[in-house]
Amino acid sequence: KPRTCSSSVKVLKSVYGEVDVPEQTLSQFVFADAHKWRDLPALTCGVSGRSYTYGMIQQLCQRGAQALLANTDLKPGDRIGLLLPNVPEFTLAVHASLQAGLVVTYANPLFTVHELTRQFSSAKVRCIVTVPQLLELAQAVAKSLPAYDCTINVGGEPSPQNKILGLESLTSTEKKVDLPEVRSSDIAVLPYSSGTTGVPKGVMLSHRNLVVNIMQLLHPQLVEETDPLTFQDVSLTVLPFFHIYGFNAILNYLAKIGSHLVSMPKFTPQDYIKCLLEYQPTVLFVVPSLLLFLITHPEVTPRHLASVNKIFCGAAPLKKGLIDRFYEKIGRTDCTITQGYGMTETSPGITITPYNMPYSKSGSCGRLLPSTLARVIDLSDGHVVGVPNRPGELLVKGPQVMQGYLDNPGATSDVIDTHGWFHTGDVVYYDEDEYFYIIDRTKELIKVKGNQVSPTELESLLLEIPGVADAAVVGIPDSFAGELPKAFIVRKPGFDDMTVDSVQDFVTPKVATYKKLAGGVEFVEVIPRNPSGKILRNELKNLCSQN
Ligand code: 4UU
Repeated sequence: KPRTCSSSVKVLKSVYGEVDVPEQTLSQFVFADAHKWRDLPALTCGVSGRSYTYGMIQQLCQRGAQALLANTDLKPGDRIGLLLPNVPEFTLAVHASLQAGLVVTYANPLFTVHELTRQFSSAKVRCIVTVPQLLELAQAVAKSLPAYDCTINVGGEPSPQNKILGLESLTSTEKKVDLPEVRSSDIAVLPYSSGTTGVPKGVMLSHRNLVVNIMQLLHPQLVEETDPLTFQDVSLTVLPFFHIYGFNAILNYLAKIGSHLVSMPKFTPQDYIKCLLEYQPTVLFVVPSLLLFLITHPEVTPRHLASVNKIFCGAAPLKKGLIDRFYEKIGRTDCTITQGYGMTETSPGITITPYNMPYSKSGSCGRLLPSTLARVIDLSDGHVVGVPNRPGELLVKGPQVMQGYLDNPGATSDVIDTHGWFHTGDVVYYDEDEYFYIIDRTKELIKVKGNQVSPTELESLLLEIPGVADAAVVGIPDSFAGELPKAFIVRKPGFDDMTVDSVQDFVTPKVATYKKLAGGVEFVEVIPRNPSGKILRNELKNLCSQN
């Protein structure tokens, strides 16, 4: 450490060349053309029908930004935490905050007090934006945040004595406040990711990082090859805005092109099916588990999907078999399935599939986005592989790579080496035409339906159980969720009566639902570790596949 690799060897460059990047903040960039679709719907809540036009969003964001500076003690540079489900107001909270010069961190509203407190205290959050249903949770978290200022209740009542402000009253009038100058190099958001190891860390993404990644998707040649979305498309998503995919590749990207996004605060098969019929979306944003739902759910018929002509999938491996089954289900092939690959640390896009990708490459996650460089290094000796079809760890370089982990230079230098290469922790190979295939991970991350689960986080929780001497968590394959967390536990002498149920009962209330040990709990004699104490996770995974 810091990791490095020789710089004399083959580097893959994007076939699309470079992008020019405007020196704009995220809000300036995203709403630059909004006047063109001022009276068209931007965001609609598919369940309640609540809807905002582009004109309304722009006005409310500006008023919101002014009010944040006029009615609170928040100063530019302060951090604001979003604890919101997928509601249209998510955009208002984000862009009002950014225009006020604040830095935004967003969290999963399913998080427990414990999980939220960890993230929001790490990010030094001074204000939480939430909805009435989560107000109590937000206030419980706020109690342990030093220098906390106020809570903003979206769609709810203000309560001045508790320093709770209402979004609606804040944005009802214009205030005479000058908005600060924000530079494109300033940090815009702090999403949390466990990266290659350890617990979730704040990922510092600048305005420029986020703008660049949308520009990369809008590169003229790439747009031509990906069957572009336009302002006439209607997209349906249930994917979280509090994850980088929903945040930048869906919410901001669609706002940039003036598209109409129908979102859902929570997934239920009935609501999703209802939205398909009611809004007739032309585009669906999915993760593989949601595509599997569309394929297998008996109540989803070709008629429900008749309006859809584009599907965008990312965040977890999309196997060729699933693509074939989807086309079989809808009985036509004139619906493009685009796959994107990337990470929180890369804003998120790294590769994308063109719509004319040969069938033989089905399952590939596509080619490098413009202005993106890649190298694949051998897993055992770290040398650059330099030839097609040989697996290794993917390293990337590009303007979408994060500025580092918040307050954590050690973790940053673990993933960004001295030559500026970002080590993804994904095992990949590329073919003769420079199409990439993700085949495995070297990092500890577990992905449950596209959501990040950090094994370290669950292991530290397990070690809090009296009687647990050692613990390890690995992801085991699951046909629906992709992977599920499974725990291996060594009991202390005298604790032989510890049961699987008692472990589950301890963990379940302390974690968001998708982090539960749904892959099971197994008691073992010893956790296999290497001489430096690192858990040999593959040995545990192999143990599972033998059972
Ligand atoms: C196999 O999941 C993401 C980002 C998703 C995304 C969505 C739309 C990327 C590009 C895009 O256009 O971020 P994280 O940080 O939650 O998880 C990152 C990890 C990767 O390192 C990889 O292991 O998620 C996995 N991953 C994928 N794996 C992400 N996309 C893919 C994919 N195939 N297409």
